[in-house]
Amino acid sequence: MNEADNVRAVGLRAEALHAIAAQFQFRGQASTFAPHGNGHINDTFLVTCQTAGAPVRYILQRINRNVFHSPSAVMQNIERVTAHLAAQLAHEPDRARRGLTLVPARDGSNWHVDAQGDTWRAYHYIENARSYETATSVAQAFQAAHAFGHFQQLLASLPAPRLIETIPDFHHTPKRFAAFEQAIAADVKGRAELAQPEIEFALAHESIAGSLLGAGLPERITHNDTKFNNVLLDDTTGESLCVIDLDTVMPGLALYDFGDMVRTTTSPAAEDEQDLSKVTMQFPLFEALVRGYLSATGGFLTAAEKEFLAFSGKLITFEVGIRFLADYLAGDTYFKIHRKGHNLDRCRTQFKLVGSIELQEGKMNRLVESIAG
Ligand code: ADP
Ligand code: GN1
Ligand code: MG
Repeated sequence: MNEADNVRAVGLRAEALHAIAAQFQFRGQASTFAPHGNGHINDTFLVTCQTAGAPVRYILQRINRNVFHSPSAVMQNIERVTAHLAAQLAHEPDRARRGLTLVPARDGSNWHVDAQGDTWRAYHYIENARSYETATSVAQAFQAAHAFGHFQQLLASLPAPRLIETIPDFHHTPKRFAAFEQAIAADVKGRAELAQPEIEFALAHESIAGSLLGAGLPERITHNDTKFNNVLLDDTTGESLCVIDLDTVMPGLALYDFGDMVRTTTSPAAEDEQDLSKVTMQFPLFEALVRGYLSATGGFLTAAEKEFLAFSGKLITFEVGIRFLADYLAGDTYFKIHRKGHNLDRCRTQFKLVGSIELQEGKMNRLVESIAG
């Protein structure tokens, strides 16, 4: 695909992107825009700017208003979070690659609202690093978990006020379950009959939905979207460099983050894999996640939090599974899809992974106990 085709693929013309780019304090002249990454929500572009010297690259993103009802709240949180992280990392080597840095708009604000009312923001592109859709080694799993744990630790000292909840009840699994039940009852696309086994699996697991909320765990500042592809690993060393995708950083439970790492890091299969025999919870990767996460958070996690580490993987995988299923039933209005039945395929991998975790849960708990005491 050439640039014009690429850009058309997300419904934006090159001229429109040039006009948006002109609103930001980029160095040089923006020359190309390429859709970037595999996110389900926002639109992300890699912008290359020509300068007198080497080209300079940026990430330009349009926030999805259907999902984030107050993009300015998202940006206010991100301003505070990136500034706090930058202050904490000020003495680290290579600090500019260890945290995201917003590029201000021409008017000095950290975001731009276009004529359609859409909110845009830009970050400096972190070179010689990348994110991966799936983990291929225990070292990568350890690195990612250490990075997300370190992120929680650094944000524990964020001064008041409390961050804004950009999506209220984002990880409130019982409310997610109620929304799923409503989607079955409405069945607006007549798809419920096509998803009977998945609906039955979900209904049979309802009892786990409230377990974390009922465990009296402390509120912390959490990332809430700790997919393996939301951490950049250094191309040369393989070391975790930077946690990205900060739209959902807000008050939450530490285990929402650990659970989403288990969901996205332990299976060798893609989230939308259609061959379910490939979906499995690989125990050595779970062990690497526990060790990596505790290497950064062991000093502040409570005994109750540690006790639920394995369970959180099952719960968050289940939660995301019912969200995909509810969206499939509702006609694919939330997550971007790229083929017919895409959300149902995604739901199936999640439920397969829940089953795989269930088979190994006793062993997973014994491992956590042996490491965390
Ligand atoms: P989405 O919400 O669409 O998932 P992300 O913020 O995660 O958007 O960005 C999409 C991809 O772009 C990431 O997976 C990562 O590979 C890349 N990316 C995002 N920000 C940067 C950055 N500042 N430097 C380098 N790569 C980045
Ligand atoms: C979405 O934007 P992305 O792809 O990182 C979603 C997460 C889900 C994830 C499932 C704001 O994340 O909650 O876990 O898809 N983000 C939002 O892959 O809903
Ligand atoms: Mg992302």
